[in-house]
Amino acid sequence: MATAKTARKKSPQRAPTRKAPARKQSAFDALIIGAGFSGLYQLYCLRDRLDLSALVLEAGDGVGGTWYWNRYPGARCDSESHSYCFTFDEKLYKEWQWSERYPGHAEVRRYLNHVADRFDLKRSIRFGTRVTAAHYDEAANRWQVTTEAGERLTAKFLITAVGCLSTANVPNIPGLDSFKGRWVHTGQWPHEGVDFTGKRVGLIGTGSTGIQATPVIAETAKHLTVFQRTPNYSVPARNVPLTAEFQRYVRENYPELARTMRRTPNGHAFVIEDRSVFDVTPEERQAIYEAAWEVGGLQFRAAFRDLLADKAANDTAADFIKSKIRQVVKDKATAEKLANIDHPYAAKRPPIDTDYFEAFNRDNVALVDVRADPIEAITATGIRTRSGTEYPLDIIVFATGFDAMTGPLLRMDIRGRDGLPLAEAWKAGPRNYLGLQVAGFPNLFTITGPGSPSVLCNMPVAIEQHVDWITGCIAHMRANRVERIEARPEAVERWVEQVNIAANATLLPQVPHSWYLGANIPGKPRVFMPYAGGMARFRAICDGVAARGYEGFALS
Ligand code: N01
Repeated sequence: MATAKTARKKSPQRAPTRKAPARKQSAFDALIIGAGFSGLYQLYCLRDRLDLSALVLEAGDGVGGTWYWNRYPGARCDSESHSYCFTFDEKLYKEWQWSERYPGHAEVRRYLNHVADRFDLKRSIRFGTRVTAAHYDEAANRWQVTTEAGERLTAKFLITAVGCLSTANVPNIPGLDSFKGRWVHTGQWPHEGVDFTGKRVGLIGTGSTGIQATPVIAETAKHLTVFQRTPNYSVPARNVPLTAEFQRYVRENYPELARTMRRTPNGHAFVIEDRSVFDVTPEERQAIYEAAWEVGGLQFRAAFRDLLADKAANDTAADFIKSKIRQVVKDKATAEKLANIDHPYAAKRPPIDTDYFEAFNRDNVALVDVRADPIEAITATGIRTRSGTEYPLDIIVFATGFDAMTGPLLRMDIRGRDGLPLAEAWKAGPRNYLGLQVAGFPNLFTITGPGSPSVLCNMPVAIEQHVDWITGCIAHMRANRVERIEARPEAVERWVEQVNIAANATLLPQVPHSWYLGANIPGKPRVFMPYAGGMARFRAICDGVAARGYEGFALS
């Protein structure tokens, strides 16, 4: 947490927080924090379907959420565009035409602005309004919300739509303050862009972000040094402009595509093959991997059903990708550093790329292995590693990820019954019911909170499921004159156990340096946060809970 706070204080790139619009109304049925995919859809559901008074509070000056902030070079969604969108409205789905297989960050923002305008949502959003605190007042059964500008608002329901990856992590490397050049975090990218022309750039981090940014920065920088701590797999994205034929196919097959996305474990519009790695001969397997490599993207994971369940099965995919890295990267020593991957394929979030490994064949790109020779300090003129090697730099790019899932919630001062801080309730890691509700925090809903599939799923699918459930729950409460809903502690206990069982049935918790476990943030409890049992199963569990009269919740 300290790291995230440091990031906020020091970063010169944060967009200025505009004073909240001077509007009179301060009491609402529902306050929603965040205007990304989840906040927009939740607002539409509560305001237009349930006719509640609802307001979205958004720190940025526009809609987009994660996509409002992440504008780094190469920022592009890893989900395919026809699945990275809302499906709740057939007309909306069919009228929007994506231009590429994967939408770039600007196109996602255009889409979300289109959604906001189409449903006239912006009049119910206060931009430039950062929520700093939310306290539950038991006597009034209302949430008291405070903004950075000192504004106070109240609501019966508080819904966080803050995203899972929205609190930038700038590592606490000694000397950053002394750096005379410029530094930027990819998740707080300046809207006017960064000009790398003629500059010596250092990029720290080789997760999905660093892997997307590397080849694009390399195109204009004088020189790019990539500081790699953990080597990573990546599969070619094979991004292409969408043909008119494919766009027509998407329009004509809306029901089937939406159904597939709801039924598959990861919420994508493709199906995981129902075969084991060991059902086929080594030759057949090689041919399957080659074909999947040509198709590219996250779909590579779907070549076999057991890649994430069985280490021996996973090894076959891992070896295949490592062999590809060695084929692509010409310099043998660099290829070995890149292919020296120590975790199972896709057990960390698997990146996909456009010419990432190819970038290391350029004369102006170098790779530094900071596991072998760790970064010791940032100096006035660059980065120094433990061996005493100095890397002179004009710009440092931190592609160092996020204080994921819990970070965006815990950076606000959220307090439940009897003033219990959320940070206290979660001091040993997040504990909630269905990723939705925390015991002791009545009428607070956390969209795609820890304990839900969220980041293991194509996000809009996970978001629509949670928002639909919350909307149904609030409708049920109104119909039955229920004023308060709260997760029961015993239901939380059982759910936490379910989350652990689901994770332990996979290879996912076995990676010690994964942000799924909070391992990237010093001091953060090591708890596997997302629900790994699959979106379809999760949906059935949530539907069952509602059908049984909101089993596990106390309604009063
Ligand atoms: O962040 P990460 P990300 N010294 O945490 C390294 C989503 N996403 O922004 O692995 C040196 O994955 C760190 O090293 P290590 C997606 O869900 C989506 O790349 O901790 N290195 C790692 O290499 C993704 O998973 C899309 O050893 C340090 C890197 O920084 C998530 O966002 C695009 C360091 C951080 O990788 C996060 O991805 C991009 C230090 N002190 C991202 N500290 C789309 O779909 C950290 N690192 C569009």
